[in-house]
Amino acid sequence: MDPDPVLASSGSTICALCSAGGRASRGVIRVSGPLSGELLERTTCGTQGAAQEGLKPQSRGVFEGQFNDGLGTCPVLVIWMPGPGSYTREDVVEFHLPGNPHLMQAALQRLLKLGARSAEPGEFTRRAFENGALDLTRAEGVLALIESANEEQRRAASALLLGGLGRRMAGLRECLDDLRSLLEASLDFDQNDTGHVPEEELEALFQRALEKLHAATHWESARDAGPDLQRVVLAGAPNAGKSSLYNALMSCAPDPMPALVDPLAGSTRDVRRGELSLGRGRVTLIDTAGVGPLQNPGEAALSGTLDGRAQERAREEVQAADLVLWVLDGGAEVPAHLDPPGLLVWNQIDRAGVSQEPPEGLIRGARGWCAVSAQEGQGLESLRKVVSGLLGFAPPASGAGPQSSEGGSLGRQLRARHLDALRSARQALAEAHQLKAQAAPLDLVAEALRGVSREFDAIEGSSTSEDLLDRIFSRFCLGK
Ligand SMILES: Nc1nc2c(ncn2[C@@H]2O[C@H](COP(=O)(O)OP(=O)(O)O)[C@@H](O)[C@H]2O)c(=O)[nH]1
Ligand SMILES: [Mg+2]
Repeated sequence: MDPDPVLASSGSTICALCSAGGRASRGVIRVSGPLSGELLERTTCGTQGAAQEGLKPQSRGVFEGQFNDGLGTCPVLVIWMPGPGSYTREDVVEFHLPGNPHLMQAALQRLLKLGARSAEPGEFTRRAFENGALDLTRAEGVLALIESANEEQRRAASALLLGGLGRRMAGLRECLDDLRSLLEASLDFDQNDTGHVPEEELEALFQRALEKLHAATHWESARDAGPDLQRVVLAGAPNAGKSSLYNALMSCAPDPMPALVDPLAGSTRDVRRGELSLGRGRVTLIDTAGVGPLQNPGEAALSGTLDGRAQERAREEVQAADLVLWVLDGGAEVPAHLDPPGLLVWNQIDRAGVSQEPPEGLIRGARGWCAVSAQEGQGLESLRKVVSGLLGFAPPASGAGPQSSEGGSLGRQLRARHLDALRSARQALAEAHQLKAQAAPLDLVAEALRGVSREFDAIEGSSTSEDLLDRIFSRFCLGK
């Protein structure tokens, strides 16, 4: 891959909150793109004496100052990482501010006003990928790390990030390059004058490449690629009707112990999961505790309480979801936006006075919407269809026999794709080896080796379809 850093940045400067929402000791806003330096200078001033001028670092480093959001100032710690020595290879600045949600919003608004735009989920990592700072196998490692739900998964993700298949591919490339350059050099000799072709050296290189390819395939097939099925998570404010929806959707596969439903907020404390069939696919459906606005936002030490722990768990499930269904009570106050973007499920439309459609502003930030009544069953069929569509399941063929199920988790799909490419690479390499053994013209052997390179490109992402890249990077959360 030969990246073009200028092309990939497409000129825009992006910004996003990259710390968790809510109150914390610190909140972090990340900015990447050509305007980073200017935005830094225009939003800050130094702390020293009369230094009212904006921060303008001469080199990479950490700087203290004041951040001005247009209304007032607050202390800021700035990390300045000029390109190409940054994560995205563009100029990057991070603002570490006091972790107050209102303050973070004001700071973001200020940056948007000055010319930045909001980053899409995963856009920082996508830029890193497009600018050649990391290949796709490592981008997958970052994703797996963010999504890891326990220590075992975290280790597997680190292995993927710190090399994994990527490191093995680099070794393979090197071996293949040696093989090809030796072949090209040999091409210059007379074909019949075999004395000049370094037969033994070529044979040794072929053997080494085959062994390395075998080892890479073995590593990839043995690694933990995450859960078996895609995860669909029901999330939203307490009492929106998540558990009712869980029961309604699962009702085809009678659950001996349906989720508890109660008018009292906070009735779901644990995460419930069950297997749900959708068209030709199967998913794990997950019901969580409400993660809407806190009952008591002033309660600082919420994280220690039972509610706090339940919400923490719910957030983890949302982060690791393949698709989030944001369940909203159509009759209650709605949030300003949905993060991460998911399917908007407008519930309780059976109730008198409840609008049949969610507000326009919310729809814009969602991946689609459905109006339903979990209690009365309205709209559930169309909800199932929309979810199937978003997860890429084909509709069931009419009169189909036993259903073959589709749609393992993204991690598993990517592994299957890698194994496919490794298998084809092995075939192409074996073919080249055989041609060589049959004393075929060396340019035919070289051509067969190019087929091996093409498979490697597919694994590292330089020939990966936009669609798949979109799917991978949209799984990253905002700010990553
Ligand atoms: N009328 C009506 N009530 C609903 C609907 N969905 C849920 N509820 C009621 O809302 C309350 C909270 O529901 P629950 O499923 O426990 O919400 P959760 O906290 O989001 O899991 C319960 O009293 C439900 O019976 C609906 O579609 N229509
Ligand atoms: Mg519940």
